[in-house]
Amino acid sequence: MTELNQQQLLDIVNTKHTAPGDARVRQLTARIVSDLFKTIDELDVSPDEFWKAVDWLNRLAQGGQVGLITAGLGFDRLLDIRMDEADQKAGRAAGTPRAIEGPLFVAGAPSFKVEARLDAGEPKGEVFVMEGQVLDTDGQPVAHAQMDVWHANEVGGYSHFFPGMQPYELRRHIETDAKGNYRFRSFLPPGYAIPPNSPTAELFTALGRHGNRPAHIHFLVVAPGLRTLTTQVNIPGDTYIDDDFAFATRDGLIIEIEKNVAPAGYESLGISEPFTRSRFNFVLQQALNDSEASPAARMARVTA
Ligand code: MBD
Ligand code: FE
Repeated sequence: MTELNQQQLLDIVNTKHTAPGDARVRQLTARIVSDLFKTIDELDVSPDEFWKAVDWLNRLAQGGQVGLITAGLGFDRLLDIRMDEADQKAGRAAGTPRAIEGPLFVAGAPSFKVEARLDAGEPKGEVFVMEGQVLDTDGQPVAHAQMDVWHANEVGGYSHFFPGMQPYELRRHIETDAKGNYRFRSFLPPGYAIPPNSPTAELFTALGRHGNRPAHIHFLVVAPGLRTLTTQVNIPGDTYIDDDFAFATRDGLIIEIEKNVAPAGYESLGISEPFTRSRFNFVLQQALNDSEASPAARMARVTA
């Protein structure tokens, strides 16, 4: 066996195979390995630095925090920007803007027709109703659209990820009526902060960055023939609204809040006193193919 220099080693790593494998995976792996070899060489990464990073990655993955890091380093927003650019080029930039799903969606939430309560028991904050319609880009109502809505609890925790919460707490599935209507009651959530003393927090501390998100509510809206919309709305007035650690806030997604709305007509949501309301319509584009209209592959990865 001959000695190898760096380039010879890289060439072997990137070309060695005894079976065809998957061409795309081979292409991506070769590129990433090449870039990392280069980083290690040019930035003179020491073995201690390298193995410290490996330990960090192991702990990150063990804690299920890889999706926090991807959001915090801008990858999730990058994917959205690239889809927005493709839409611009194709002349199909219409409807409600997309915003990143984030790592905390769970499929299979309890399902309700037209209206639901996300909260349970005692109000945990300001009583809040969000309501509106699902529409297509011609302004036509979308009958029986399927909406998933999820948000953080009063301390910024999401069920299935934050200890002590009930399964599907603050997560619901709502089917719109024939006129595309939906409404739900909950409370205005606070912002989110990355878990302290976690691998994610270690990196953010080392980067001198905060790990806060402004208050937001997540949505996934699906309807036959229409393009699945993954988005979030932001609650105005939050300190971090223009300083989201996940870079996900955008114009067109900051809801308007009406305070002291009269309770008449909201009895079915258990409301008998003035409350806070927001009206918001979700506008979905026409789907160009089945996969745009059905998030099947995505769902398979997030089913609890
Ligand atoms: C969140 O609540 C979130 O929405 C994102 C994108 C990342 C981390 C936590
Ligand atoms: Fe979130």
